[in-house]
Amino acid sequence: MQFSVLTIFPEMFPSFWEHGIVRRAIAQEKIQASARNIRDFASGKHRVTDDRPYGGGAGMVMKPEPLAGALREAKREIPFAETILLTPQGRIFNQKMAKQLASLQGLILICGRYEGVDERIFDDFVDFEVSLGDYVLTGGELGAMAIIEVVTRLIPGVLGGVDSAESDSFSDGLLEHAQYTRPREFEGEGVPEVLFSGNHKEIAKWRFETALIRTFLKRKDLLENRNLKSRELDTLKKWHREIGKIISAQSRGL
Ligand code: 4GX
Repeated sequence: MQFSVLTIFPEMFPSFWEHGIVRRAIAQEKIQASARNIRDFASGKHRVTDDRPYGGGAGMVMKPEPLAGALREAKREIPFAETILLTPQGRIFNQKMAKQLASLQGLILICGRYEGVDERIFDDFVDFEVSLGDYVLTGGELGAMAIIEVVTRLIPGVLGGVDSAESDSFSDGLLEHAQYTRPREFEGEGVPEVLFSGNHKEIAKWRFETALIRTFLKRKDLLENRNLKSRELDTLKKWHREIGKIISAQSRGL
């Protein structure tokens, strides 16, 4: 996968390329990544990339010509790439989108700044608009980094065996199970006994149940929007019955 970022702040990217999963993926030649300066395609002595909005009003708008120049160059480099514009108006990025993007051969990420980009860029140059979330960033750069990182870790062979993308939160739509490491006692709190049992079947069952209950407690929306697996449904029904028993025992007492 080839990533090309178009930004007026390319200096934000080298340390991103040089750490963690992204660095490893580049070293393994699973991805190629670069940040191109939109300003290099601006004309005039001052290489201006923004201008005042027609019709007046506050703020500045990214001029179309430098962006178009940068985009043409990026597309020449990666002809098969899809182009994403980072904007609060886009579809909100999630793991499912990341999976779809991971199957592409190339991705050009346009980082807008100021109040936005000239509307005439959209039709010919942008395949889709993506938002990192419902809040206002100063520019699309953090969004581009998030997309690159999330997509990169889904590329086969980038993550090693045990920390495979398949066992992650969201890979199957539930949150991760609870995790513990040494010491065995921390500030008076122990670790669930089952984890010392050596019984891998019991441990897997406990992990599944903690993942499910955490998802219920912290992110009910993930369960509501999910086609529950029969095992998940069974476990929820079991809890439902148990909670029902507790409640009816209480009402009998009243
Ligand atoms: N997820 N911003 C982009 C300028 C802009 C506006 C419209 C293109 C079109 C954001 C987000 C985000 C602020 C980055 C506005 N560029 N980007 N910028 N949320 O808030 O991605």
